[in-house]
Amino acid sequence: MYSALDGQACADHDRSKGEGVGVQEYTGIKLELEDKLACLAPWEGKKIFLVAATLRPETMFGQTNCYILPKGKYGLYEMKNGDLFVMSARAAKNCAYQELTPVDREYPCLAEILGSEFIGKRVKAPLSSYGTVFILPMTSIKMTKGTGIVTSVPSDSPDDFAMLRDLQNDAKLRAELKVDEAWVKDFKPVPIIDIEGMGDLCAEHACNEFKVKTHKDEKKLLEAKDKCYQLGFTKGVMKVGPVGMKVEAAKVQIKQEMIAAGLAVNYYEPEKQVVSRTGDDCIVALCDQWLNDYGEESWKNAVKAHVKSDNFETYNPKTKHEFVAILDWLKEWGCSRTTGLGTKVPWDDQFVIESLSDSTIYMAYYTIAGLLQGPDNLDGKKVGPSGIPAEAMSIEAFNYIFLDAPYDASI
Ligand code: ANZ
Repeated sequence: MYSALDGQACADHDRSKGEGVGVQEYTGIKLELEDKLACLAPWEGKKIFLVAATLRPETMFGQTNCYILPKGKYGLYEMKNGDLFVMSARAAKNCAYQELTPVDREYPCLAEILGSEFIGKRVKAPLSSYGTVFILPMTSIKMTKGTGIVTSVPSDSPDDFAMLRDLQNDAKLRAELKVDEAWVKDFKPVPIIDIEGMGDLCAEHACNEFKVKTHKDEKKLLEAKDKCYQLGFTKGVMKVGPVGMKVEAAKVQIKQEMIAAGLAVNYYEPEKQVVSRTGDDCIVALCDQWLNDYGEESWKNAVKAHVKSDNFETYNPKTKHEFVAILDWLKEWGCSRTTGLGTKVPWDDQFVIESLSDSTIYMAYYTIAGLLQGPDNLDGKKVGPSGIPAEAMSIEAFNYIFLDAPYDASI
C-alpha cells in the first residue's frame, strides 16, 4: 500500500482511513475494441482494449457482454507493450506503479472518453463462446473499484444476470438507456460451472431463490451474490475449458493461461479505500521493501507456544485469543520506509525502520536506559549512573544483556 504524495509505503498507522485494509488482486481482462469511435481516430491501427477487472477469471467462457457506467469518465492510457487501455484514471495510476506503463509512475491520459460513447460498440471477449459482445450500460458500476469496466457473466453473477434480464425484457428501460434490442436479444447465459444443488446457471437459480425482481434489488442481489460466490468456490466444477476441474483450481490455472497468452494482466488495488494521514488516496505499488517474515514456522511456533503458556499473562482472555489468531495470519510485514523518523535499517541505510516495527524493539532499550543515560540526558552524551560510556556498548554487550550470550571480559 503506497502513497504517491508521500513517496513511500503507507503502513497501517500512517493511515487516516483503512487500517487493516489489504491488497485485492484482480485479473484485468483485455476486451479488444472492434468498432471505431470518432474520438479515438488518432489511434487507428493500434490495439485498443477496454480492461475489465474480475475476481472470477474462470468464468470468462460465459461472457455475454461488457458493462460500462454511462456517466463514468474513462481515459486512454498507453502500456509498456504498446497496447492502449481504456480504464478509470484511478486504475491507470495503480497500473503506473505496477510496472505496466512505459515510464514508471507516469500515466499520461491520451484521451478522455465518457462511458456513454462506448454503448453499443463491440469488443472481443477472450475465451467466450460468443466471441464478440456488445458494450452495455450499468448504472451500479462504481468508478472507485477495479477499472470501472465489468465483463458480464450472467450464468454466474446475479448482478449481471438481473441487468441483462431487464435489458432483454423491458423495452422502456432499453429506451431510457439507449440500448438496441439487437445488442441483447441473442445473448443467453451460457452454462459453464456446475454447482451441486444449484445447477449450471447458479445466478438465475439464486435470483429466483432470493426473489430478485430487477437489477435495482440491491439487498437481495447481495445475498444472491454471496451464495453464488461461496458455493461456486467450494462446490463448483467446470463444464467447459478444463472440464471436471474444481473452480478453486481452475481460477488459478485460467488466470495464468490468459496472462501468458496476452489476454489479461495482473492488476492490484486496495481492497477498500485507504487514505494516508497526509490525505492521499493510496494505491498499490511495487516497491523495494524489507519484510519481517513473521510467518516463518520456527519463529511463529516459538512465539505461539510462549503466548499460550502460563508465562504470558494478559488482563483479559480475549486478548490472549487475539494474539493467537493474529499469529496465525501474520506473514510478511513491511518493516522499512524511505523517509520520516526512525532507526536506520542496519544493513541498508537508505531505509529507516518503519515506526510500528521500530516500536516493537526500542522498549527493550528502556530496561537499561536508566543505567546508561539516567535522567536529563536524552541524547546520551554524558555517562550515566552505571559509568559505562556509549562506546563500550558493543554488540557483544547487548547480546550478553538481552540474549544470554556468554560474558567475555576481554572485549
Ligand atoms: C466477472 C464475474 C463473473 C464477476 C462472476 C463476478 C461473478 P466483489 O466480489 O463485490 O468485490 N466488478 C468489478 N469492478 C466493478 C465495479 N467498478 N463496479 C461494480 N462491479 C464491479 O466484486 C468483484 C466483481 O464485481 C468482479 O468480478 C466484477 O464482476 C464486478 F461469475 O467479473 B466479476
